[in-house]
Amino acid sequence: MLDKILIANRGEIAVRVIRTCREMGIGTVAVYSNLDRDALHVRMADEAYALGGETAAESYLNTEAILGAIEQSGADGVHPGYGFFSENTDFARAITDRGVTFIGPPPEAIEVMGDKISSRLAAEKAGVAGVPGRSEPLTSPEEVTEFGKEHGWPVAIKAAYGGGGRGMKVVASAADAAEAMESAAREAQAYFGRPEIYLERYLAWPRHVEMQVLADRHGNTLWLGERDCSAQRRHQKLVEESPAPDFPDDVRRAMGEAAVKVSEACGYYNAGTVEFLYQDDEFYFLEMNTRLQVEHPVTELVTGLDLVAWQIRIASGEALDFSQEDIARNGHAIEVRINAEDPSGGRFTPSPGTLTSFHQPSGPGVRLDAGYESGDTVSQYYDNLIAKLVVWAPDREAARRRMLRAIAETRITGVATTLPADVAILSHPDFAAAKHSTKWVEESLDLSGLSAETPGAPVQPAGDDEVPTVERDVTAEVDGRRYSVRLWVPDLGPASSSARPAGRPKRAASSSVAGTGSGQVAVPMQGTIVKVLVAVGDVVEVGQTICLLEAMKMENAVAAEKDGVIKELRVTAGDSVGAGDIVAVIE
Ligand code: MV4
Repeated sequence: MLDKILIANRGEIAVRVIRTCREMGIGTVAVYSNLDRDALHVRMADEAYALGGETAAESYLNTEAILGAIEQSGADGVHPGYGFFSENTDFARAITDRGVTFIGPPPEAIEVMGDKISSRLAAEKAGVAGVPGRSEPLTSPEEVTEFGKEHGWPVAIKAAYGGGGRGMKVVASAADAAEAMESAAREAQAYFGRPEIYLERYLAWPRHVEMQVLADRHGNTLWLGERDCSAQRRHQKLVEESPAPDFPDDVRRAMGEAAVKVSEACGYYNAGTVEFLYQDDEFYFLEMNTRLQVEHPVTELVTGLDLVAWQIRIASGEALDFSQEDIARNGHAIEVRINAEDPSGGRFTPSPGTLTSFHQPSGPGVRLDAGYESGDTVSQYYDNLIAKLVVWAPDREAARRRMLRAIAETRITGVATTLPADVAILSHPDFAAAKHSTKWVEESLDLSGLSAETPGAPVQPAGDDEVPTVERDVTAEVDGRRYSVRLWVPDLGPASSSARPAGRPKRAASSSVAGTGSGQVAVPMQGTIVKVLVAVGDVVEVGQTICLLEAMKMENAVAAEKDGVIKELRVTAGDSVGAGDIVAVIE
């Protein structure tokens, strides 16, 4: 068994791994950037080593610094969490070359599943079909027309070396083929550095159902059950659940067996997830995620298995000590992601900052995997997931109600969170009846009326607005009867009527994606311009998107804040920008 594990990650997933290590009696080593010197994962680990730097590239993606921490700490295993180095084969090989165990799959499996075309071919060879399509790169618009005639319109064009949802174009008819091809190839180049694209039949109303697998290094591969992650927005999952609602047992078994076949075909071991699209009782292979996923706790709650513990045991060379028939799936689990984003008006604007208070939910069937506590700061430089709230109950409706109850107990001040959007989803009749698909949040759910307040949460003053109270005994008369009443009233100080406790500033205004009002369109945070949607001379109106900014792993629309004509454009796609940089001038 591994003796000391370095967690090459931060936030809730680092905390999650540390917890299991502690239960297993394994030592834990945290690494941290300059901004995370006092972060929760650092406070919880047995030892911690500085990586230096602030951005992910300077810190959690700094191979030399992490190799240095491995060396200094004497860790014999590395858990990569998700994101960062979790699917980086150079990193996995670099640590393996030093005799340190990578707690994850073999690099060859990561490579096969790393791009759409090779993973589709691998699945196909294993007898598992993707969405009907062509497994070779698309070269001419005529192929699109031919394919549309054969399979019907619309047709999907996807980036061959893509993943995670970007770069897909939907082509409605032959007339749009050439233009869609061009723009798909351009986006593929911009996002993934390679222009190759390919064709698939387009599914209009699919659900995203993924299958968890666990495989040891002795030839045993098991499927643990599915998760439905259809409630998502712009490829960011918002709510995940297991089992998938309205999902027949025979389809579940077939999907589980298909996931095992795909895993075996690429020589997989450790924990992995095979993603499928599910529509009209059929499922189609989409891709395989060769890491532990964010939403793994829903599977843990229905199976009773600790996936991180099994990752560690498998990496240590242990065999699975149970078989497919032993896996029980009980009840229903739902997870919501609590991100530091302001969902007001359905916009999901990043909302980094300090959690001035964080009251955590509790009670029967509630699990909270948080990366932060009250007083901790969510930085603009990293993923803004604050916590995952996961509930278990005997059935879906009980779990749904339990989740709404747990959300109402949760109070976070200092940053805006996605909780109001989670409430809107969970309390909508379509979700309650499981009539949603991957397009439901974006196309059917109206989030335009959302505010940053969580509906149903008890109203109480924000922590930073609290005023100390003093006790006062007063006499009152109610219906002629005299009462002596003791009150705790705000202590407004001797002279001033609006005194605030010293040294506690009012909450800072949150940054807005619209600009300054002067015609100078500024970006609210550091990031990369992925697309510019206007040209010099274009007439624009308030709210119109000027460009798309990728920051905190999300695309953000940077909008015009006044009507006018674009006089100057200072950026092109691919440019890096800093907070406050002017991207365009409107006159
Ligand atoms: C599709 C599709 C419909 N038809 N492929 C988007 C993410 C990427 N990995 C695959 N995606 C899709 N592929 C065909 N042929 C619809 C989606 C899709 C989607 C899939 C999973 C989860 C969320 C999604 C949201 C929009 C579109």
